[in-house]
Amino acid sequence: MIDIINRKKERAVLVALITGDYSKAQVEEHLGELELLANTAGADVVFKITQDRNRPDPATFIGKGKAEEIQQLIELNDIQLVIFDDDLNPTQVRNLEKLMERKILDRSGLILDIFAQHAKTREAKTQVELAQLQYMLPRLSRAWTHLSKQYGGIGTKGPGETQIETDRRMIRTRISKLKENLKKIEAHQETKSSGRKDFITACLVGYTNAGKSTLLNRLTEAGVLAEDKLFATLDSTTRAFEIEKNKKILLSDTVGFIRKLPHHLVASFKTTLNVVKDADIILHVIDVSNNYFEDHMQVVESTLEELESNKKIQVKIFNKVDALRDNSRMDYISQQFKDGIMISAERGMNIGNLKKMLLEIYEKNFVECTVELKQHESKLVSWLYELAEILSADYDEDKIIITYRTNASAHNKIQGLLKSRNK
Ligand SMILES: Nc1nc2c(ncn2[C@@H]2O[C@H](COP(=O)(O)OP(=O)(O)OP(=O)(O)O)[C@@H](O)[C@H]2O)c(=O)[nH]1
Ligand SMILES: [Mg+2]
Repeated sequence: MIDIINRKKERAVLVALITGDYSKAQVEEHLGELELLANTAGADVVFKITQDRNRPDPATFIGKGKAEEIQQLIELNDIQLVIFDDDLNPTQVRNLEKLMERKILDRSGLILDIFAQHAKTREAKTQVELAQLQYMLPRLSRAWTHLSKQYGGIGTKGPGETQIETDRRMIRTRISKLKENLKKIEAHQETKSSGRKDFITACLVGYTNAGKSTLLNRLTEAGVLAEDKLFATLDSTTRAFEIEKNKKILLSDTVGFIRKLPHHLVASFKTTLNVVKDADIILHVIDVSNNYFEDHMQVVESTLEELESNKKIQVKIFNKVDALRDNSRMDYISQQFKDGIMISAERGMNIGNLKKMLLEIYEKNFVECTVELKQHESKLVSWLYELAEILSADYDEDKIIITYRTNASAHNKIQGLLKSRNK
């Protein structure tokens, strides 16, 4: 029975080059990650192959000899899919497909495929389809050059050429339609989120599978899907989280990051990633049970930089400490990252201290205050609106009672203004 299910799964071989940019161990780790990606997509990895080369071969990426070797391997082992850890250009894909007579995928194509499988909402589906088409378009156009050379000289139009031209036109039309749809969704999201301005917002970010959704569930009982799959979450989910009575923040979960995330994908996930851009606090969740957690942290940092969000208040949350076999890594982390906190979202370990930490950040950085102004002090009222979020403004006969929330420095400024007025 199990055999039958396995046989139905596509059997895959994974391929990576060792060029000197990364050590052999790192390349193997990347291949391990690619295997997780392949499993998530539903493939069954049978072999993982590495090849030493100074640089990729322009025609076949791994070199003709190695390509032929792999071709024999897939013949003998009933393999349907060949997946490369690096992005291949369209010529390489075409040459390899011709030689191996199998489906050839690269990391970006695989990630896009997983995103397509996991997309549930209209927004995510639109974003993924857009990214897929943008990824396909240059491949089609190269194929077209190739076909036109093969089938058509000047003045002739082969059937292949016509077909590809039609495909390209269709894809372009579809791309503009999807972009239009995304704009509408974006506008809709803005109106939806405008009512949320009176809350401090925090966003869970991190490498895929770090435990972001598990932590959101732990803190807010959100009931978000958390599973041992890469990119389980594609849409952002936002829940109110009461750190303490009357101290609420809005906490959002969002799509995980990964190395070599296709940039079309980042671009089309703009609306989803706006949650990160808009957040006051970044909660960076790190899976410390992964030997390469520091590489993952770097990927997250540079993605945050791309999103212009690397200067925000950031809390490093070292998750999955329950999965560590000895204390050496915990010692290392507490020395290297003194401001971080170690937790287990799944087991609920150290969550109380995490809440305390968040409360401290909240109180240190955000102040809520009620002030009384005279009706005629309209200048001060307008300053307040400029410097703070106004939570309420009650107009009495001759006075206005205003409750505001803002960050510490703006609060000091406001208090200074109020004091100088009283003199
Ligand atoms: N041992 C251990 N496993 C955990 C912990 N937290 C989460 N996990 C597991 O890690 C896997 C991924 O958790 P998720 O919460 O889905 O991770 P995520 O960061 O939301 O992942 P994506 O949405 O896929 O990017 C799940 O199998 C969780 O059960 C933890 O504290 N300890
Ligand atoms: Mg998740």
